[in-house]
Amino acid sequence: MKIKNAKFLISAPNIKLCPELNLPEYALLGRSNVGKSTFINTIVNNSKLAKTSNTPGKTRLINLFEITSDKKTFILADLPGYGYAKVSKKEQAEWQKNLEEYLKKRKLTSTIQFIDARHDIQKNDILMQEWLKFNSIPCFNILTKCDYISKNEINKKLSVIEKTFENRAFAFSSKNKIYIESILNHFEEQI
Ligand SMILES: Nc1nc2c(ncn2[C@@H]2O[C@H](COP(=O)(O)OP(=O)(O)O)[C@@H](O)[C@H]2O)c(=O)[nH]1
Ligand SMILES: [Mg+2]
Repeated sequence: MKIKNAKFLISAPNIKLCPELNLPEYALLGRSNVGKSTFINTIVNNSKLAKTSNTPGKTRLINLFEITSDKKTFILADLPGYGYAKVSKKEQAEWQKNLEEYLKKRKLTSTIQFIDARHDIQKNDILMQEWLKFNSIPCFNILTKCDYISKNEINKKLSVIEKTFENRAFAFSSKNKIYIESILNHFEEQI
């Protein structure tokens, strides 16, 4: 699969304000700063499409992007990261509710849970994964920032993720385009 075009569609605070698109849709999940927005920009080869940041964002919005490849058009939904402590309990609870509603009601092709290669799997990654399994929501994993670790460590981490979560897991680095192809192939297999 080759990406031909990518455009930003809309930012919405909850599912009620997301348009019905009738296209295959993937939701990007993971802790703040794991590299979700950078992943979108890397696969579409446009560093400005999704906002990236060194400081985790405070806006709790669902950002929808329409991606057109030579095979198919699909949607990537960039979701606010979980595990961002610097917002109030009330805001966290509100977003948690919006996120769960979105994941349950939106007919997703799959979710993609991002894990930072520099860290071990975190408690909130596990909780999210258990919640997805409980609700029968499909998921695969992407190990981001693989440029920070060796090939050997990458393979070890991937097999730990695959065993722990019983999901497919793929390596990724925004600095090295070699990883993109197998991820795009996986998209293609699903839609
Ligand atoms: N070295 C490296 N840095 C990355 C990679 N992916 C993301 N980053 C950096 O990590 C930070 C957070 O990325 P961002 O995409 O905004 O994370 P998000 O909060 O999950 O959307 C930014 O400074 C990115 O440049 C990667 O694969 N390699
Ligand atoms: Mg982001």
